Amino acid sequence: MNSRRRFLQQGFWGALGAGSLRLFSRDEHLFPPQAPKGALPVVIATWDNRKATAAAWEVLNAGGRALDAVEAGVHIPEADPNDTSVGYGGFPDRDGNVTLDACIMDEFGNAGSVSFLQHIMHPISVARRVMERTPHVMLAGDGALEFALSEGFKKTNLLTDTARRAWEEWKVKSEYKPIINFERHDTIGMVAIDAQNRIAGACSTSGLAFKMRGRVGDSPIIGAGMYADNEVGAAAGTGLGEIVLRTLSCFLVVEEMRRGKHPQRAVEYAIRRIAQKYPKQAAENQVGIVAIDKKGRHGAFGLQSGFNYAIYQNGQNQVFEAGHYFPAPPK
Ligand code: SD4
Repeated sequence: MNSRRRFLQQGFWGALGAGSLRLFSRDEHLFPPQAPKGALPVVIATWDNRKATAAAWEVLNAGGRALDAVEAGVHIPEADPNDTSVGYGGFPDRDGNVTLDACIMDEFGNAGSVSFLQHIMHPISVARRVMERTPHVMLAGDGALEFALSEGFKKTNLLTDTARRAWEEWKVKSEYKPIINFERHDTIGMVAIDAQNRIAGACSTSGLAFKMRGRVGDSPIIGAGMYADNEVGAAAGTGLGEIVLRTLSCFLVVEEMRRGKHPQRAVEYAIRRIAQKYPKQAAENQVGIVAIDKKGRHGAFGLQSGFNYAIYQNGQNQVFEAGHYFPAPPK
């Protein structure tokens, strides 16, 4: 591609960054299709979570609150036994326990989170109760479970036969290795803006399959797996929590948008930070981040090819492949 065409595709900042900072991997970066124009309401989620964005859209389209929309959206994969990375049906830890992490933020900057929570189908709703009904931001483990039960949530066996079989197969070798784009419908990170310009975000996961017992990832950590600031925008992520945690990627994305970056540039910046700080782990793993700004513009980017995202905007529920930092492997 000649340099003029690349400049036109990437815009001024992209062309500027590409030379000195290796902002883009080869020419694979492109703005997402409808990025230049924003529109409200909008909801975006990691992976092809179109059923979740549809559930969120129902709330948004009826004039509802972004917070209710993201909670309703995240409920979909949480209750889906076929989604092996979230809630019911999630793959267990090494010892066969399904342990869940989730967090949520509202338009006032309130936040709630649960981590290492067992036996509850909808951790996102427990996180919301932590936010709304306790003086705390985060509850973990047995304390989170006790709180959930006291709030009327029911104890459920979350380990499906499929997940148990996968765990039993894994035990034969007991080899721990996160797999890039595993199943392609992974952790859900979702952010939304409603018609009244209120921003909210949510994130929910069963974490990495066959993790050590007690391991907590980025998803319940405010600023790592998700961050929302009503003045600016919001971001949510998926992928190897250990490298997201160490860079507080979603907080970084929102701060870069605060400094004036388009959401697309902001997510590229955060992914690049991971790749440059932790090159080995970044090269062997996936992280994907989605973001929206106050104008309803969005961005999405991954370390590796294969990260996609769902966006419901202008009455259309669509899924797109995100750009990526590392070149795609040869086909
Ligand atoms: C974690 N970020 O626990 C989550 C899980 C995930 O791909 O997104 N896996 O690290």
